[in-house]
Amino acid sequence: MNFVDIVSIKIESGSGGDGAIYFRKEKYVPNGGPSGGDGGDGGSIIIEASTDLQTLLDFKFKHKFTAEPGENGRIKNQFGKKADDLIIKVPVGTLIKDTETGKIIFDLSVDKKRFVGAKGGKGGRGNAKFATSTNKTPHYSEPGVSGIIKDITLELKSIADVGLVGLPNAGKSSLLSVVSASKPKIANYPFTTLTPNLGVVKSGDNDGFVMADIPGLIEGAHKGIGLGHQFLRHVERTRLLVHIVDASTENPFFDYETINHELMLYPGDIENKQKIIVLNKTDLFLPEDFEEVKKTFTDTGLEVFAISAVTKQGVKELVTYISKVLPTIAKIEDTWVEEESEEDVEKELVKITQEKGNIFLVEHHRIQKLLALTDVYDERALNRFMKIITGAGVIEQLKKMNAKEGDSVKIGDFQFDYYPDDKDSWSNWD
Ligand SMILES: Nc1nc2c(ncn2[C@@H]2O[C@H](COP(=O)(O)OP(=O)(O)OP(=O)(O)O)[C@@H](O)[C@H]2O)c(=O)[nH]1
Ligand SMILES: [Mg+2]
Repeated sequence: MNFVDIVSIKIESGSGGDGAIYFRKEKYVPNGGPSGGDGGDGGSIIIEASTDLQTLLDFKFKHKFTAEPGENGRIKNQFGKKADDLIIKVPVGTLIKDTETGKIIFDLSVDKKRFVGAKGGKGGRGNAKFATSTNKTPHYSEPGVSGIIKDITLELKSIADVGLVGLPNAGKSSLLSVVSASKPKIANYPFTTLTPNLGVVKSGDNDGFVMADIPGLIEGAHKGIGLGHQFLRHVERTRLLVHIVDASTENPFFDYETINHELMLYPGDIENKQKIIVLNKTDLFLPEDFEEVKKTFTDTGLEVFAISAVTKQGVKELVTYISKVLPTIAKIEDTWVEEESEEDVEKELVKITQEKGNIFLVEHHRIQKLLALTDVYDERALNRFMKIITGAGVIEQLKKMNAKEGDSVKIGDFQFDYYPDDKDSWSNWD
């Protein structure tokens, strides 16, 4: 199943039918009264949320939707027929936006909820309606009102129950492919997956659940560096995060933390989501060696599963656990109204003030929290922190504020010497 999550379409409602001009023709009455009927209303375009659909795939090749016009009025005071409305079904969770301004017009968050995207034109009145005491034979009628054309964007925020996150190459797509009918591309190089894939995972006699394979996240993902950012919003509405870690790398726990730090800086509330850890590629280990790796995750206090997406070892247990735990996690309520604009996010991300002398104070609670979790004496960890705050625009802003080599940058309780062109070796003197 391919995941088409954003499409722009053109909708056009039908015009109203014209009012008719007729006169009664009666024997012996040369000029009968007016008898032109009203035109029928044009069809509206109605967009309806439906649980039958999971993706916007239907819109991949069809971009234009036109409702029929109403019929013109007829003789003998007969009304033209009203045209049928055209009902476009979209998955529950689809947002309707104005394509030009990007503003949200409507949120189809509930099954069967409807939105009139373009109202059909009203039918015109026939000449029968215009007869007055002074003009008994009106030779005019009303034309129907034209239909409306609108450009709208349909955007599916997220419909998955479970989101797979992890570094590139961790095996997210491999896992999705073995638990569902989804056939995402799998390859031994980072960023194989470019758009999220969805799969329905069946387990026991339940309805199953929907799992989303989110493209590999990297440092700076929350800021749109690499691919991650645009996809993190799909994680926002999932109920459970499954963090896949390649257990065969040099330092799996470090990899795990790298992703967590990304999630922490993302403006949504992803870091507090219920989460489990899945250590993948156990087939590359001797059992006793693997235990060593697993131990490093004990302190997280989270459920840790060990699987091999290749041999499928441990996969069944994982799926059973997920289907058991999902019903205990409330569905994410749709509290969200207006999407934060990119600028708002950036404004929130970087707030730097110059204090007396050459001290630059970086204030941002997420960055401060991130630093508190970073072992600044571990070069790799510090390096990662620097990369992440660079991604968040800190360096860029310091440059704009004319910070010079050797100036101090203060973040929370920490103070660093600033070396803009060699940011990996900022010295720390706490
Ligand atoms: N030995 C072994 N290799 C695995 C396992 N799971 C995945 N791989 C391999 O790891 C590589 C990456 O797997 P993918 O499933 O594409 O990884 P991904 O997390 O989807 O990566 P991106 O899409 O780039 O983010 C592929 O060569 C897989 O065959 C496993 O359990 N054991
Ligand atoms: Mg992938």
